[in-house]
Amino acid sequence: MSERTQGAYIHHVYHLAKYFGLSPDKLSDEQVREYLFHLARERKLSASTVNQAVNAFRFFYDHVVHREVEALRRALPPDTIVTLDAGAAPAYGYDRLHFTKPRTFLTPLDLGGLGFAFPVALGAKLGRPGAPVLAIHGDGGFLMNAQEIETAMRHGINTVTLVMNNNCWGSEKAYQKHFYAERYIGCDIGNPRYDAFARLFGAAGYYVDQVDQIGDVIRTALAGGVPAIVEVPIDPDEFPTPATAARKTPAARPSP
Ligand SMILES: Cc1ncc(C[n+]2csc(CCOP(=O)(O)OP(=O)(O)O)c2C)c(N)n1
Ligand SMILES: [Mg+2]
Repeated sequence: MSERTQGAYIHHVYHLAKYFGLSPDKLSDEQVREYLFHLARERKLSASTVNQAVNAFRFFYDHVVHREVEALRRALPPDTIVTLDAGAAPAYGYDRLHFTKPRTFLTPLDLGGLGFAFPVALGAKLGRPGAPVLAIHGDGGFLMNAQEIETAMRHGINTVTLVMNNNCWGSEKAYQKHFYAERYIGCDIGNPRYDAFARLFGAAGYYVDQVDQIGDVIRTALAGGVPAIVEVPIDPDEFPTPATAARKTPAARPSP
Protein backbone atom coordinates (compact mmCIF):
# COMPACT_ATOMS: atom_id res chain seq x y z
CA MET A 1 0.00 0.00 0.00
CA SER A 2 1.32 3.42 -0.86
CA GLU A 3 2.35 5.88 1.82
CA ARG A 4 -0.50 8.12 0.63
CA THR A 5 -3.08 5.40 1.17
CA GLN A 6 -1.68 4.73 4.62
CA GLY A 7 -1.89 8.44 5.33
CA ALA A 8 -5.53 8.45 4.25
CA TYR A 9 -6.33 5.60 6.64
CA ILE A 10 -4.54 7.28 9.49
CA HIS A 11 -6.60 10.37 8.79
CA HIS A 12 -9.78 8.31 9.06
CA VAL A 13 -8.62 6.81 12.32
CA TYR A 14 -8.19 10.29 13.75
CA HIS A 15 -11.85 10.90 12.97
CA LEU A 16 -12.82 7.62 14.55
CA ALA A 17 -10.93 8.55 17.70
CA LYS A 18 -12.69 11.90 17.78
CA TYR A 19 -16.03 10.14 17.40
CA PHE A 20 -15.32 7.98 20.47
CA GLY A 21 -13.91 10.99 22.31
CA LEU A 22 -10.60 9.13 22.69
CA SER A 23 -7.02 10.01 22.02
CA PRO A 24 -6.02 7.95 18.91
CA ASP A 25 -3.49 5.91 20.88
CA LYS A 26 -6.30 4.79 23.21
CA LEU A 27 -8.21 3.09 20.40
CA SER A 28 -7.90 -0.65 20.56
CA ASP A 29 -6.58 -2.52 17.53
CA GLU A 30 -10.02 -4.13 17.35
CA GLN A 31 -11.80 -0.79 17.08
CA VAL A 32 -9.37 0.33 14.39
CA ARG A 33 -9.75 -2.94 12.50
CA GLU A 34 -13.54 -2.90 12.68
CA TYR A 35 -13.73 0.64 11.43
CA LEU A 36 -11.28 0.05 8.61
CA PHE A 37 -13.17 -3.06 7.52
CA HIS A 38 -16.31 -0.97 7.43
CA LEU A 39 -14.51 1.56 5.19
CA ALA A 40 -13.09 -1.23 3.08
CA ARG A 41 -16.55 -2.71 2.44
CA GLU A 42 -17.78 0.70 1.37
CA ARG A 43 -14.82 1.16 -0.94
CA LYS A 44 -14.52 -2.47 -2.04
CA LEU A 45 -10.96 -2.91 -0.77
CA SER A 46 -9.39 -6.24 0.06
CA ALA A 47 -8.90 -7.60 3.58
CA SER A 48 -5.14 -7.58 3.16
CA THR A 49 -5.24 -3.86 2.38
CA VAL A 50 -7.11 -3.33 5.61
CA ASN A 51 -4.63 -5.39 7.59
CA GLN A 52 -1.81 -3.34 6.14
CA ALA A 53 -3.66 -0.19 7.14
CA VAL A 54 -4.00 -1.41 10.72
CA ASN A 55 -0.29 -2.11 10.77
CA ALA A 56 0.44 1.31 9.27
CA PHE A 57 -1.61 2.89 12.01
CA ARG A 58 0.23 1.00 14.74
CA PHE A 59 3.56 1.79 13.15
CA PHE A 60 2.61 5.43 13.08
CA TYR A 61 1.89 5.45 16.76
CA ASP A 62 4.75 3.28 17.88
CA HIS A 63 7.48 4.91 15.86
CA VAL A 64 6.49 8.25 14.45
CA VAL A 65 4.55 10.15 17.08
CA HIS A 66 6.97 12.10 19.16
CA ARG A 67 8.24 10.28 22.18
CA GLU A 68 9.24 13.75 23.34
CA VAL A 69 5.57 14.64 23.85
CA GLU A 70 4.97 11.45 25.84
CA ALA A 71 7.88 12.31 28.10
CA LEU A 72 6.52 15.82 28.51
CA ARG A 73 3.07 14.66 29.47
CA ARG A 74 4.51 12.73 32.37
CA ALA A 75 6.63 15.68 33.52
CA LEU A 76 4.03 18.43 33.68
CA PRO A 77 2.25 19.27 36.93
CA PRO A 78 -1.56 19.16 36.34
CA ASP A 79 -2.06 22.91 36.79
CA THR A 80 0.51 23.72 34.05
CA ILE A 81 -0.86 26.04 31.38
CA VAL A 82 0.34 24.85 27.97
CA THR A 83 0.24 27.04 24.87
CA LEU A 84 0.69 25.24 21.54
CA ASP A 85 2.02 26.85 18.40
CA ALA A 86 0.79 26.00 14.92
CA GLY A 87 3.63 23.86 13.49
CA ALA A 88 3.56 20.13 12.86
CA ALA A 89 5.76 19.17 15.84
CA PRO A 90 3.80 21.19 18.42
CA ALA A 91 0.56 19.82 16.94
CA TYR A 92 1.35 16.36 18.30
CA GLY A 93 0.48 17.91 21.63
CA TYR A 94 -3.21 18.01 20.64
CA ASP A 95 -3.69 14.34 21.23
CA ARG A 96 -0.64 13.42 23.29
CA LEU A 97 -1.03 15.89 26.15
CA HIS A 98 -3.96 15.49 28.51
CA PHE A 99 -5.60 18.29 30.41
CA THR A 100 -7.70 17.87 33.51
CA LYS A 101 -8.10 21.47 34.67
CA PRO A 102 -10.06 24.21 32.91
CA ARG A 103 -8.22 26.97 31.08
CA THR A 104 -4.88 25.18 31.01
CA PHE A 105 -4.69 24.62 27.23
CA LEU A 106 -4.35 27.56 24.82
CA THR A 107 -4.10 27.04 21.06
CA PRO A 108 -4.81 29.03 17.87
CA LEU A 109 -6.82 26.01 16.61
CA ASP A 110 -7.67 26.33 12.90
CA LEU A 111 -6.56 29.94 12.71
CA GLY A 112 -3.12 28.36 12.88
CA GLY A 113 -1.20 31.56 13.49
CA LEU A 114 2.49 30.81 13.88
CA GLY A 115 4.32 32.67 16.62
CA PHE A 116 1.26 32.42 18.86
CA ALA A 117 2.47 30.25 21.70
CA PHE A 118 5.30 32.27 23.28
CA PRO A 119 3.58 35.67 23.64
CA VAL A 120 0.34 33.96 24.71
CA ALA A 121 2.31 32.09 27.37
CA LEU A 122 3.61 35.41 28.68
CA GLY A 123 0.05 36.71 28.93
CA ALA A 124 -1.11 33.52 30.61
CA LYS A 125 1.64 33.76 33.20
CA LEU A 126 0.71 37.35 33.98
CA GLY A 127 -2.92 36.26 34.33
CA ARG A 128 -2.17 33.30 36.58
CA PRO A 129 1.28 33.91 38.09
CA GLY A 130 1.11 30.90 40.40
CA ALA A 131 0.74 28.33 37.59
CA PRO A 132 3.66 26.85 35.66
CA VAL A 133 3.41 27.93 32.00
CA LEU A 134 4.92 26.09 29.05
CA ALA A 135 4.91 27.24 25.42
CA ILE A 136 5.51 24.56 22.80
CA HIS A 137 6.98 25.74 19.50
CA GLY A 138 8.56 24.60 16.30
CA ASP A 139 11.70 26.50 15.30
CA GLY A 140 10.05 28.52 12.52
CA GLY A 141 7.12 29.66 14.63
CA PHE A 142 9.36 30.49 17.57
CA LEU A 143 11.54 32.79 15.46
CA MET A 144 8.46 34.86 14.62
CA ASN A 145 8.23 36.18 18.17
CA ALA A 146 11.46 35.03 19.81
CA GLN A 147 12.36 38.64 20.62
CA GLU A 148 9.74 38.53 23.38
CA ILE A 149 12.31 36.80 25.55
CA GLU A 150 13.48 40.36 26.18
CA THR A 151 9.98 41.27 27.41
CA ALA A 152 9.97 38.19 29.63
CA MET A 153 13.31 39.19 31.16
CA ARG A 154 12.40 42.85 31.60
CA HIS A 155 9.15 42.04 33.39
CA GLY A 156 10.29 38.84 35.10
CA ILE A 157 7.67 36.66 33.40
CA ASN A 158 8.92 33.18 34.10
CA THR A 159 7.62 30.95 31.36
CA VAL A 160 9.36 27.94 29.84
CA THR A 161 9.46 27.64 26.05
CA LEU A 162 10.16 24.35 24.36
CA VAL A 163 11.51 24.71 20.83
CA MET A 164 11.30 21.53 18.77
CA ASN A 165 13.93 22.21 16.16
CA ASN A 166 13.83 20.40 12.82
CA ASN A 167 15.46 23.28 10.91
CA CYS A 168 12.50 23.56 8.58
CA TRP A 169 8.94 24.76 8.08
CA GLY A 170 7.91 21.19 8.71
CA SER A 171 4.20 21.50 7.98
CA GLU A 172 4.94 23.11 4.62
CA LYS A 173 7.66 20.59 3.87
CA ALA A 174 5.14 17.83 4.53
CA TYR A 175 2.94 19.16 1.71
CA GLN A 176 5.88 19.25 -0.66
CA LYS A 177 6.80 15.72 0.34
CA HIS A 178 3.33 14.30 -0.20
CA PHE A 179 1.95 16.36 -3.07
CA TYR A 180 5.06 17.48 -4.96
CA ALA A 181 7.20 14.36 -4.99
CA GLU A 182 9.72 15.69 -2.46
CA ARG A 183 10.68 18.62 -4.66
CA TYR A 184 11.53 20.95 -1.80
CA ILE A 185 11.68 24.68 -2.13
CA GLY A 186 11.88 27.40 0.48
CA CYS A 187 11.12 25.12 3.39
CA ASP A 188 14.52 24.63 5.05
CA ILE A 189 15.63 27.26 7.53
CA GLY A 190 18.68 27.90 9.69
CA ASN A 191 18.66 28.45 13.41
CA PRO A 192 20.93 29.55 16.20
CA ARG A 193 21.24 27.28 19.23
CA TYR A 194 18.29 28.37 21.32
CA ASP A 195 19.91 27.58 24.65
CA ALA A 196 22.66 30.04 23.70
CA PHE A 197 20.09 32.52 22.39
CA ALA A 198 18.31 32.42 25.77
CA ARG A 199 21.53 33.01 27.69
CA LEU A 200 22.37 36.08 25.60
CA PHE A 201 19.24 37.68 27.06
CA GLY A 202 20.05 36.51 30.58
CA ALA A 203 17.43 33.74 30.49
CA ALA A 204 18.12 30.08 31.22
CA GLY A 205 18.91 27.89 28.22
CA TYR A 206 18.81 24.11 27.94
CA TYR A 207 19.62 21.76 25.08
CA VAL A 208 18.18 18.27 25.27
CA ASP A 209 19.18 15.61 22.80
CA GLN A 210 18.19 12.57 24.87
CA VAL A 211 14.46 11.90 25.05
CA ASP A 212 14.74 10.47 28.54
CA GLN A 213 16.13 13.79 29.82
CA ILE A 214 13.24 15.96 28.68
CA GLY A 215 11.05 15.39 31.72
CA ASP A 216 13.82 16.30 34.17
CA VAL A 217 14.91 19.33 32.19
CA ILE A 218 11.38 20.70 31.91
CA ARG A 219 10.83 20.19 35.63
CA THR A 220 14.11 21.98 36.39
CA ALA A 221 13.27 24.82 33.99
CA LEU A 222 9.77 25.27 35.45
CA ALA A 223 11.23 25.45 38.94
CA GLY A 224 14.11 27.72 37.93
CA GLY A 225 12.50 31.09 38.68
CA VAL A 226 13.69 32.70 35.42
CA PRO A 227 12.39 32.63 31.84
CA ALA A 228 13.82 29.58 30.09
CA ILE A 229 14.13 28.14 26.60
CA VAL A 230 14.61 24.43 26.07
CA GLU A 231 15.73 23.32 22.62
CA VAL A 232 15.06 19.76 21.48
CA PRO A 233 16.49 18.75 18.10
CA ILE A 234 13.98 16.58 16.24
CA ASP A 235 14.12 14.51 13.08
CA PRO A 236 13.76 16.78 10.00
CA ASP A 237 12.14 13.96 8.01
CA GLU A 238 9.49 13.16 10.56
CA PHE A 239 6.23 14.95 10.01
CA PRO A 240 2.70 13.65 9.65
CA THR A 241 0.89 13.05 6.40
CA PRO A 242 -1.12 16.21 5.76
CA ALA A 243 -4.78 15.63 6.64
CA THR A 244 -5.75 16.91 3.21
CA ALA A 245 -3.93 13.92 1.65
CA ALA A 246 -7.08 11.91 2.30
CA ARG A 247 -9.17 14.32 0.27
CA LYS A 248 -6.88 14.61 -2.75
CA THR A 249 -7.71 12.43 -5.71
CA PRO A 250 -4.81 11.30 -7.92
CA ALA A 251 -6.19 13.48 -10.72
CA ALA A 252 -6.08 16.53 -8.48
CA ARG A 253 -2.37 16.09 -7.76
CA PRO A 254 0.13 17.82 -10.00
CA SER A 255 2.51 15.41 -11.69
CA PRO A 256 6.18 15.78 -10.72
C1 LIG B 1 1.85 33.60 10.61
C2 LIG B 1 1.85 32.33 9.81
N1 LIG B 1 2.61 32.25 8.69
C3 LIG B 1 2.62 31.11 7.96
C4 LIG B 1 1.85 30.04 8.34
C5 LIG B 1 1.86 28.76 7.51
N2 LIG B 1 2.54 27.70 8.23
C6 LIG B 1 1.85 26.79 8.98
S1 LIG B 1 2.82 25.70 9.73
C7 LIG B 1 4.22 26.38 9.05
C8 LIG B 1 5.58 25.81 9.35
C9 LIG B 1 5.87 25.79 10.83
O1 LIG B 1 7.23 25.49 11.05
P1 LIG B 1 7.75 25.26 12.52
O2 LIG B 1 7.22 26.31 13.44
O3 LIG B 1 9.23 25.10 12.47
O4 LIG B 1 7.05 23.91 12.95
P2 LIG B 1 7.22 22.45 12.27
O5 LIG B 1 6.05 22.35 11.31
O6 LIG B 1 8.55 22.41 11.58
O7 LIG B 1 7.11 21.50 13.40
C10 LIG B 1 3.90 27.47 8.24
C11 LIG B 1 4.87 28.31 7.51
C12 LIG B 1 1.07 30.18 9.50
N3 LIG B 1 0.32 29.16 9.95
N4 LIG B 1 1.10 31.33 10.23
MG1 LIG C 1 10.28 23.37 12.22
